[in-house]
Amino acid sequence: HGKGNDHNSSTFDFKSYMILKAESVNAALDVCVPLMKPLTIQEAVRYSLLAGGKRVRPLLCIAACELVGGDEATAMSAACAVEMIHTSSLIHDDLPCMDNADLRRGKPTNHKLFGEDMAVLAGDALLALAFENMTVVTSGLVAPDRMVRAVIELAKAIGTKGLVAGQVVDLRSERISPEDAGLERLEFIHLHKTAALLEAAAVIGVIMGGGTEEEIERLRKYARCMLAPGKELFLYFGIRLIFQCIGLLFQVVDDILDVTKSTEELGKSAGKDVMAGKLTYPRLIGLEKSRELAETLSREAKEQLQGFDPYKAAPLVALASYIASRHN
Ligand code: GRG
Repeated sequence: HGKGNDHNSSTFDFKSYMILKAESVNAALDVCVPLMKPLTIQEAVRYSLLAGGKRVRPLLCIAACELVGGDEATAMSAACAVEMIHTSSLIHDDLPCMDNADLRRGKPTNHKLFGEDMAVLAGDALLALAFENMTVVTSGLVAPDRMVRAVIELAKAIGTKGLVAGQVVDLRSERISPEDAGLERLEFIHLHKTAALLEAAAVIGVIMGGGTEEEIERLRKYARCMLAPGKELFLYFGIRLIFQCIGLLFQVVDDILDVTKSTEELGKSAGKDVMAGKLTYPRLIGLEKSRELAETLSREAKEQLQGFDPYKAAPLVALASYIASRHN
């Protein structure tokens, strides 16, 4: 949303940072999907990939890489990969057999324009292209062992431990009332549907930026020490934690926006209709409590960044504020 002065936690100009990074991400994505034959599928892929998302995931990936001393170029192909997977999941999520949505980012959904068959394939193609692009483009910049770690991290975030698991439980929850569904189920859905990919984006950025395989494994073993600041451990798990917070925060704000937008645009009763059948935080714990939860998550996410170089952490601190206060 247009006002840059919401983020007064530091003098960091987050709006410019976001615009700048989104521009480089868009340019890099554009190169990944040239118009070639067969034209129809390539057009379908380009349409959704370049349809103007906020690029939050690539941004996280780049910021996390920069946090540990890497540069933008090292993280870029991984950042693009994460956005391709995100886009792939959105195309499939919109299909008639899933959410059956006509609009995405204010434009007709992929299957509305290109047909269901092409939309399924466009999603498949993006999933494959993500891994191809990430491994081929970065092969000269990042050591093979780190690349493998990053690929594992990304793959895990997609399958039955990640996005797919979240989507399955979400689909199965459609007819359950919030009273019966419970907060635990809702958190499972969003930790898998939303937080997993946000977390992967950040962790992959860290891996690309310098964390070696041995370090990561050491960190895993000593996970319980993660609260000891100044340790490499803290770095890795601190980042995992902040992105779990951010992942949930993202979803809580999404749910709040669903309610407030639909009530603003369509009137109160219509707003309720839109929410009917959908398991959301406001429906489960109310709008007021959802807003409080968003505040807490935003604060907790920022707390995880204490102890880092404030200059390098500034984009991530600002990102937490942005996600908490965003309006779309
Ligand atoms: C084919 C990879 C793949 C997965 C299959 C369909 C599916 C399993 C999962 C669906 C996951 C899904 C739709 C999660 C929603 C995540 C979410 C919060 C989307 C909105 O993200 P924003 O606000 O969107 O970042 P923009 O448009 O800005 O990119």
